[in-house]
Amino acid sequence: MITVISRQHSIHNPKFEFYRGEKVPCFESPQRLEYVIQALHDRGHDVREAEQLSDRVLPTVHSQRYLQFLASAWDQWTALAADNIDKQPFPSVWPVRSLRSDIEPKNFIARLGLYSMDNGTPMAAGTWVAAKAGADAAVSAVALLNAGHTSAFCATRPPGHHAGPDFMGGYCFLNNAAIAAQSLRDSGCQRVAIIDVDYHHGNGTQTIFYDRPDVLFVSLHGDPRTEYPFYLGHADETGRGAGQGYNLNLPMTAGTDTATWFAALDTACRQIIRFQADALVISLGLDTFAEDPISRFTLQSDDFFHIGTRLATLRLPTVFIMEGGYATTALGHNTVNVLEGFDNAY
Ligand code: OKP
Ligand code: ZN
Repeated sequence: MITVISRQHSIHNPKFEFYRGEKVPCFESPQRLEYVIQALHDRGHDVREAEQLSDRVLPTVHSQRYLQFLASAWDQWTALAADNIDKQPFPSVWPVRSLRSDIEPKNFIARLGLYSMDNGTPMAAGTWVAAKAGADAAVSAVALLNAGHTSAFCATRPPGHHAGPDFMGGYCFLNNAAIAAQSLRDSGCQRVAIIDVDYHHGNGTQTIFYDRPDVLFVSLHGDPRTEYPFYLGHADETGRGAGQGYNLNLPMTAGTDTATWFAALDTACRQIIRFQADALVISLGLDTFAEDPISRFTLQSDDFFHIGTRLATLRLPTVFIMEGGYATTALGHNTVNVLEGFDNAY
């Protein structure tokens, strides 16, 4: 399968995030994608550059005022003080229950809080350009399917599945998987299924499609009672209104063994078959790996082949979208294992 990359990913390069009361180097680093691209080249894959194709679909997934904020956030931050160019903006106040989110405050940090779910999503000078290039890569992968390819891989960062209609969070700014799914709908697919195999629940993707019966969202993830994003991803979230029955969460206890994880993958695949999807988007997080530094499942490198093999049995036009995975040196091999497992079985 062909890979689409956004070369501009590397200009999203914040220096630090907060972790257990300390400033630490960002887990979500440019190095991650360099390892993925290296493994793709080493193993003979066709890697192409994204085209600028996301302008039309972006405002149908994210709110206009969120997009405007994101596109100008760094300029607003650096306009506040001359030395802000060497600093990172973080929110310090949020419109939680009883507070209003309909009026944009004039204060920049207050607006940053309005458009954020956490303080764990650092920004840098290139964040908007990199995130936009990632969305372009997602739509470019869909364009490959429209041109007759059965599958495509969007190798991108920052990731996207925590980003909601009007908020960033969990290292995510634009929801690339949702953008791909909407783009598939706009290309004529009547029913699109999204399966999210990242360790963390894809709260943003779930929220974007929660009221809709045309996009099924299925997720395997660490139980939000103990794992990020904490406030969404429980088994009783099944969709709302017309979307009732089109959301399936399969949370698993931290430390869950690989056999249990693959049984959940079977459950997810059966739901996708029942839905009669005509295209599939895979939010491909590789942080289910046993050695991931911020996650607690136990998959080994060979297991990633089997993920690809199992997903290929659905026999659907498929777009893979890169999400998390922080065991950086193993990330390239684990990622390409999924793609080759899929290619060999399709
Ligand atoms: C993004 B993705 C706290 C560090 C934890 C949340 C994890 C985001 C994971 N500062 N941050 O789903 O892989
Ligand atoms: Zn994750």
